[in-house]
Amino acid sequence: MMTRRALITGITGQDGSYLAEFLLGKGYEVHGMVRRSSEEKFERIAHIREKVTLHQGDLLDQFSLAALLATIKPHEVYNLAAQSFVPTSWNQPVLTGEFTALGVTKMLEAIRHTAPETRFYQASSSEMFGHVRETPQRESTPFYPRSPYGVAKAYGHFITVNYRESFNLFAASGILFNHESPRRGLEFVTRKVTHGVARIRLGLDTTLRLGNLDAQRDWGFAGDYVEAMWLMLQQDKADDYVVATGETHTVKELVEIAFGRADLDWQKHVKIDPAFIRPAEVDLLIGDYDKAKKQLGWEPKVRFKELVEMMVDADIERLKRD
Ligand code: NDP
Ligand code: GDR
Repeated sequence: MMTRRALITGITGQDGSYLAEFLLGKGYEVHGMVRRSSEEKFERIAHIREKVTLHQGDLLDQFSLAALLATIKPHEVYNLAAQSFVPTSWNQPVLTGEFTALGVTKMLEAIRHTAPETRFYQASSSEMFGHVRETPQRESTPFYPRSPYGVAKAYGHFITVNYRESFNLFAASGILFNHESPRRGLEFVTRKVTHGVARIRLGLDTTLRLGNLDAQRDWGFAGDYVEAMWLMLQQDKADDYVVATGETHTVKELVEIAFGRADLDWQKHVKIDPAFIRPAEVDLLIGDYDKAKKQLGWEPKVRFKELVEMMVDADIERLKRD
């Protein structure tokens, strides 16, 4: 059988690293697009660095995308690259729009003109639901994004749908709810909490400053979610799918479980800091993944408590080692 080739944008990110591992396990030839930087920071893919091929490119540079497609001739493109941190999107709304929204059009245009047979995955987000109109949220729930990031992702989602309908491209959009792992960036709330707990446990810190403890999220494990991305590109027709756990938890529950895992009383260490309160908040997210279950045969394996404990344990281990 012919080896399948995949191109991952955002391969250095949390999801990119798990997806690269997953595709290598399936026998794929894996290519990753990376931005030029004065210092290489490829920690998340260090363990598979020799097994993947990295190419310089940037979602902001249309020609670099077309050149990559012409060179690699991928069967599948996973567009994971984005400015993905919601608070930064208020400080850098234009840049967020250029990466996270227009970057999608640039990649779709490159596919349309250079490699129209390529199957395309767009990393859409539950942040598009924002001020929710329906609970739980499913593929048909109307969008009402609450941040420049959410607005940019809604654009990315609809341009993907539009290129599928206008040019008959195989373009799928995965509406993924929050997913975490020991490789999550340190500024996102799960990792901020588990890393903070590990520091307090090891006596390196005493306080953890957080924002809104009442926000509710549907948190899953990134390692489970990358399989859903792949499954979407193995179907006969491209479509949109919600990927979630169907459970919601507050930030406070996250804090209780994480501190509990390290035998610490969170009330002695957590301080509310207005600097982490957002100009507009998404209060409640909970996803209905029934379509992904029925059509893709996908289900989450790791549940919330196990996920948080896995992250606390990994952070304690890592800090002890370092
Ligand atoms: P990360 O922030 O961990 O990774 C983002 C990746 O995008 C990094 O590899 C980054 O590269 C790259 N990148 C950013 N801008 C550019 C650019 N202009 N050109 C090329 N590469 C760029 O995100 P996640 O792995 O968590 O998420 C992956 C995708 O899924 C994102 O699009 C995110 O918005 C979306 N998403 C994530 C969810 C989650 O809960 N994790 C939920 C729903 C959607 P560098 O290393 O150089 O910074
Ligand atoms: P989110 O994730 O905005 O949902 O976007 P994040 O972990 O940043 O916030 C989740 C919730 O926690 C509350 N919160 C805090 N958040 C951060 N970062 N830091 C804090 O100190 C803090 N205190 C409370 C937030 O207000 C929020 O309600 C993530 C990203 O991965 C997006 O790219 C992705 O699209 C969505 O998930 C689905």
